Amino acid sequence: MQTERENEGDGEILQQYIALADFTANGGEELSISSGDKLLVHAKPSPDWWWAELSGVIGYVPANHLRQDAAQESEGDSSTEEDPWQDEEYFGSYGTLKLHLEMLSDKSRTEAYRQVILNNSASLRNKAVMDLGCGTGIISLFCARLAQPSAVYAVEASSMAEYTRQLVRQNGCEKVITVLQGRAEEIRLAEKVDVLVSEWMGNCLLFEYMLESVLMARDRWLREGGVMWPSSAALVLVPCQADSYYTEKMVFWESPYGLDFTPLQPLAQQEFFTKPKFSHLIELSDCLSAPCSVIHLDMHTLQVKDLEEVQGHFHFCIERSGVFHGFTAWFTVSFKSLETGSATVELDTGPNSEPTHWKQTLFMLDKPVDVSTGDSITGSITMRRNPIWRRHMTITLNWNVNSGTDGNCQVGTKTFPMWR
Ligand code: J7C
Repeated sequence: MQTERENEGDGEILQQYIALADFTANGGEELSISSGDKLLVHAKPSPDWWWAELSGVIGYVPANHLRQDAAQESEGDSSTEEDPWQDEEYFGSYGTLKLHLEMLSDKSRTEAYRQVILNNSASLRNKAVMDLGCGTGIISLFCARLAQPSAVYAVEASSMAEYTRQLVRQNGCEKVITVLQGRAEEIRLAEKVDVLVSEWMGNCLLFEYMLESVLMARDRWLREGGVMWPSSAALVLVPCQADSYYTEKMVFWESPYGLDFTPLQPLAQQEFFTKPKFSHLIELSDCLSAPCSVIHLDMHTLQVKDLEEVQGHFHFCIERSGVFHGFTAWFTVSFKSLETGSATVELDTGPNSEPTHWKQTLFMLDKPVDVSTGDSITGSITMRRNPIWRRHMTITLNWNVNSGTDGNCQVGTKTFPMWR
């Protein structure tokens, strides 16, 4: 329910914001807004939900649907103007070892790339390769050690590149590998390449949108008929139970120490279930049906503009009775052989394979739904890139739970910000 404005200011500093996207109030004290609306933000009680006013009506709105009004911003401190790519923070985080250690320690990930190079070592002879976002240079080093390419261009924007150069020398590969420090969009090569290899995948495949840099480099530097590694990618989804997570975050409030804390449950829902849960490891026994690959991307034909909105549809047949708490997502990527063009290696980050550092991503429904064997769940997933914060997106899930016995149908929809 929306509440009328009660007092004028009271010494608050009101900030003007513009709605980036429509939002429909979900009961409580939320406020419905439409893209382009000008709002006054009264308070920011949590990073996700702000207390804002629109045309005299006040309520909670999701912070990720708002951007600061540019007119107001330019009047203020210029240091508040942020880079939509957040490159300083992004490349800053890749300038330390923490993330590189995590990626290199991920055996499934790193071995997949090593295997592709090994399987194609004969065909890589005398070929030019670009390794985009090479990090510590592991893929470039595999190329130089396991095959005889004519050149490997190892491109890395973060300050790690300085160390990568040392690692290349240390391992005696400096004749083959050239380390180029800079954004792939800005570097210049002496020649076009035969193979563009990159490990660009983020959570739910697209998060970070490093893929845009890869597609731009492809259009500029991959020769006609050249090969992309990975060559294709897919997002996989499954309806699932998440009993222990639901109990830990929601059921908990029913009777802690014998007291009734259920008035906190709407808050718990907003705080714990608004955003997806990264780093979830789903048990096979929590999958309510066979997983379904809902989105397919071909790295040779995909265009940057296609990334703005990516949509897929699903139809799941429930194979075991249980509680439908949400959806779990992961991705697979596949590498084609330079020789035959057919898939030679697949990296699968799902529950049927060894866990990777991406783990899986859990999307919790607001209300669990009981399901039985024979029911079906149909619907769609839409990944919308944030128009302002280019590394972020929202994921909208629409679903219908159709009972296999009485023909009943329950409809639901939920939009999850990732991260803004
Ligand atoms: N140009 C060069 N290096 C990049 C770019 C770019 N446009 N984008 C990402 N990187 C590097 C980044 O510094 C890090 O070492 C690696 O690529 C990111 C890997 N992240 C991932 N999710 N696979």
